[in-house]
Amino acid sequence: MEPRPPETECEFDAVVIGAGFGGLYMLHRLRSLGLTVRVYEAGGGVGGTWYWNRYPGARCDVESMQYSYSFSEELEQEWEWSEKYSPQPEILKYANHVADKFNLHDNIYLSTRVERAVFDENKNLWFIHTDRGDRVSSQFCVMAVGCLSAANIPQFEKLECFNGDIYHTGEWPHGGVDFTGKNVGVIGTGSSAIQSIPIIAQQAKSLKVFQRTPNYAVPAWNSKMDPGYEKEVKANYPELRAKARSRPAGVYFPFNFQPAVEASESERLSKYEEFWKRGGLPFLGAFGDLLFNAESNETAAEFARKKIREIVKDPITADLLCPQNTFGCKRLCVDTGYFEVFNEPHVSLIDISEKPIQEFFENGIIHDEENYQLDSVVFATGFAAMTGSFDKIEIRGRNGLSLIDKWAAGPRTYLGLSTAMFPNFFMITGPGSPSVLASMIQSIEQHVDWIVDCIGHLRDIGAHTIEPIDKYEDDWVEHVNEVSKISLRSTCSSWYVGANIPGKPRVFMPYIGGFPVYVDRCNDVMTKGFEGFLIDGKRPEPLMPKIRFTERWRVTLDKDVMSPADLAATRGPVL
Ligand code: N01
Repeated sequence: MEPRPPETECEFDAVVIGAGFGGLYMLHRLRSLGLTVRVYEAGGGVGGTWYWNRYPGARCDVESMQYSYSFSEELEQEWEWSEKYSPQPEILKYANHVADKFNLHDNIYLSTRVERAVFDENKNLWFIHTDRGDRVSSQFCVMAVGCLSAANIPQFEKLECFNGDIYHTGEWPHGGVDFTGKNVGVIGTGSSAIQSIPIIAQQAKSLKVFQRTPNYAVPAWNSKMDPGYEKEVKANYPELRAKARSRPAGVYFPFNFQPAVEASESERLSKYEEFWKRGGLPFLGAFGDLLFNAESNETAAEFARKKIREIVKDPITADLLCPQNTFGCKRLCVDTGYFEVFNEPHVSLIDISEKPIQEFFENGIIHDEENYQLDSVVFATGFAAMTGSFDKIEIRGRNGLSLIDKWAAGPRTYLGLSTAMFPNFFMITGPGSPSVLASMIQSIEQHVDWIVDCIGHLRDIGAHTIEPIDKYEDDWVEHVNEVSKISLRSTCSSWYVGANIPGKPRVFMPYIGGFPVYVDRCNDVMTKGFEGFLIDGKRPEPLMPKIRFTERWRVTLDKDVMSPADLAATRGPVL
């Protein structure tokens, strides 16, 4: 941690918490508005998720040419991705390149964790405290803390007795880990486990995978970047970005609108094979109703189970690896050689679905009265999603209300951008926005542009504060809940509903109505003069300055013929 004196008595226009893709772009945009900005970042470098998640095999499940910023044509054209799906080190390099290119480093204080953010109603300022002794104030406080940043480390009995090494995939050591000759245990079988297990298995002497719930995974078929494809995309980037923005997931891939229930069995199989060969999340586009109709969904689920049984030779292990829940209900995983690993003699699957892990002991894990001798244990146990990073900071709004108390029964936001009683407080990809159900960088850019246009407007009219009106927030929360019911996604116990964290209220947190529907709603609110927000302290002027609007987010929806639910159901899958 580099030494620096704490900053005190400083007043900024805006403080941004987090220097991942959200914080970096927010800083760039706010600075171009002429604002003074300080960014605090807990990590020792920029990149957020991609700074922390360095586990072996970590890579993005959205293809590289689309998982990138779209705000700078020069950046789009100059950056070269080496693979179809980028590995973590390359995405981190990209984040650093962006920070260098746009001279962002000077405004970012690294290795600094914000501990408190408290709104002073008399001064209309946020007072921010960090673990490095910083005490600063700012008119605006922007949370760019990410959706999957608070590691979930379950409190297993006697964990502290274990003499071996413990790792969490989301807090991986920066020097890397060499498992050569080690007896390794992995707890969890979500995306992080499914990506890391094949690599860990190559090194480990033995590998035990402790599985509570099996997951569906579609092969990535990752490859070196095809230069012809890269050239074509770069020649037509604006068109590709526009097509992506018009899709529910904010990412473009071929999509078949036909419902699976209306296809014959042979048509279905051939479509599934076609989309399986494409691989990854786009498999969800094989039919239009996979996430809306249980009968259709089961046809995809059985297809995926058949693939597992074809790969895994031991029928008992194969059965255990076959999920029985709704296909794609939890976030679909994308794999490279995951199921194949279970044919290796030194890899075994321990089913903990009926009996949970009993406890740790000094040399490993005890399950069902059996002692598993382990040198290292990898927690691939996920995150306190969407709200976990907010909970780590003491955030207080009007009347000293804490955000944790306000969200005790589940997060309440207006558009996932702001929350009543917390003036001048913005969230990038907050709960109640599409966030994790869309390509994250698209979601981030849209939020940042909206917030910056909003802040620009407040400055134009000389206003002091903006905050949502309760009724509009209540309506939005209700709408987010209502829309979630159209999707099978709301039916299973996933991190989308907080089910992975004991005691967390069960609420479907992201907005599932589709990215373009959501963007249209944000635009509507803005162009109606920030409908649903209370703006205080504006100058009395005869002429209201024109509202700022970032043109690339203009979407055209035929609202007369379709409700948001219809749109979501007919326009294809969210991620
Ligand atoms: O976490 P998870 P993740 N005892 O929550 C198990 C994104 N991501 O880090 O299902 C035993 O999915 C838990 O079991 P169960 C992506 O959006 C993206 O893998 O709750 N087991 C589950 O198997 C992803 O969805 C990428 O029964 C316990 C596992 O731990 C999200 O991050 C790569 C347990 C956690 O799975 C999270 O993925 C990686 C306990 N007490 C991640 N508690 C890409 O872009 C939890 N588990 C490719």
